[in-house]
Amino acid sequence: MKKLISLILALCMLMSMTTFGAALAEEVPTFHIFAGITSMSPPNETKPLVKQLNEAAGINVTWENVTGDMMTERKNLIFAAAEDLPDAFMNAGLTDYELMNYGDQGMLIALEDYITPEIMPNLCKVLETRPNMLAQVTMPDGHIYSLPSGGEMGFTGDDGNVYLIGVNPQFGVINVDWLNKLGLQMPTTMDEFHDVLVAFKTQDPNGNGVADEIPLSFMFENWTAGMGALFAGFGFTDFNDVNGLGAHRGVVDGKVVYKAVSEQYKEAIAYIANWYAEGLIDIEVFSQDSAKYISKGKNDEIILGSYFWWEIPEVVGYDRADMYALMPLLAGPAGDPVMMLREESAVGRGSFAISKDCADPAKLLSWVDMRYDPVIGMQCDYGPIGEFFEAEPDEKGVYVNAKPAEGTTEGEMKEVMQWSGPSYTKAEYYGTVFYMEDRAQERLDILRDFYFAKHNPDPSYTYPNVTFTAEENEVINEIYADIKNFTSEKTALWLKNGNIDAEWDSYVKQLDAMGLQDLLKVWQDAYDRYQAAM
Ligand SMILES: [Ca+2]
Repeated sequence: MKKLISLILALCMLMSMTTFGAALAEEVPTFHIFAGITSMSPPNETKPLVKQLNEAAGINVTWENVTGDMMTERKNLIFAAAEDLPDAFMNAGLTDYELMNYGDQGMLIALEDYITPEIMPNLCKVLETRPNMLAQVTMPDGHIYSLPSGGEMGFTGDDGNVYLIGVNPQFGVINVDWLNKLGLQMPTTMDEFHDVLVAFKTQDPNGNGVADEIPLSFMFENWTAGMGALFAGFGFTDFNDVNGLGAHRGVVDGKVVYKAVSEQYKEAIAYIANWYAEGLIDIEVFSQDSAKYISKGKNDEIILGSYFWWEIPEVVGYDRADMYALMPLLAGPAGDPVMMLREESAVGRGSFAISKDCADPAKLLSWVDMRYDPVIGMQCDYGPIGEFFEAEPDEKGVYVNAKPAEGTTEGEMKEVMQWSGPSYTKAEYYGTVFYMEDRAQERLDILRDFYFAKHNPDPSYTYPNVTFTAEENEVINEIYADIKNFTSEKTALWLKNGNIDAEWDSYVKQLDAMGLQDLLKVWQDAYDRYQAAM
């Protein structure tokens, strides 16, 4: 026993001497980072890119690697202790609430004074062309407690703004084979579309002698199969996911609005209800799931006249995709179609925050700043050059994905190789630094060359990526779900039964009684703060 103890003592002395000696020789500062990793990811300290960045910055990092299932529990314990905090939290799923709360308590430090070209040159370079990025990570108290992170799977429009892939999630698709057979043109107005739907219903375009055609199908309030695009001729579109935070939300001349209480909404629903009454709309629009919906496009007999979806082939299959074509947004009683974009933000919060116990925030931030370099950021997000990407770029200087080992997919490779944390992919990196996935690129091309070329949307209609105070979140949590549900319920009934004119005033009154004005005030206050932080 004595022998064992003396051996342990000797070992301890040896270890402390080694550590001490190394520190003296190199004076390499060590930071402790609490980091979220995926369940397939090896610990961060084993990743080649981590070693590369540590060497470049002249620091050491000790990691506490935590996977998703343990994350909340570990975070709560750390913040409850409030002492000896890790120097930083990286990809730790810090929520807005945690950022505000722990920032307010002084456990997380404000970062805005460190975001300078001297300390964070790469991030500052991104900010030069993305002036609204910091406003999106500014909390309601005016401080920035976490670095921005994200990516722009999108394109740069003629106006210089970046538009993301989901800003119009509903592509209208129509059977052009049937149009040709019946001698009809591609509709450009709601009235023309109505006449096309009547012809689809009554003139047996699939030629089987049975009135089995479904002139128009959609999925009521679905994010991609919904009918929000049909409102364009009434002066708006309504693309936000009804299950998300911003259903029916928009901005008109700086004023935040709830679209489902506008006169335009009333007119649009009344108009489309007539189509339902005429049997032009699939009676299953309120009940079908996406499997059922898609099966209609792939039915043995071709029965689907028109529909909405993310893209054409997924619904009707590649063999039939050429029989269908995109339909533009349609003009209507309010004139030319107006496309209001879906709320989509490239910028996320919470991916990197620094605690009060960090001795040298500037040093740590200059280390993490390297992740905002395009080529380093790419490797953080996917995996190293020479592993996830081919060792050499192609003739255009663009990095190409390496072939996954047999039996694995690119997705699995990414899960294992990526090093999660802050980074930012600008739209222009695609095709100049690395390539976007083919189908995503195709969809973006359609968005830009078909929808944007025709409709020239105004981004000011879209509510930005704001932050809410705790009190504001309480108001939202208390009333918004009921308001959305009431709108859904009434809208479905009006589409099926008509009668919207008679019930409209009581509907509006009921929404106010449920707190709609309080909700609008909260949205407006947060919007005004965001504008002020720009
Ligand atoms: Ca038929």
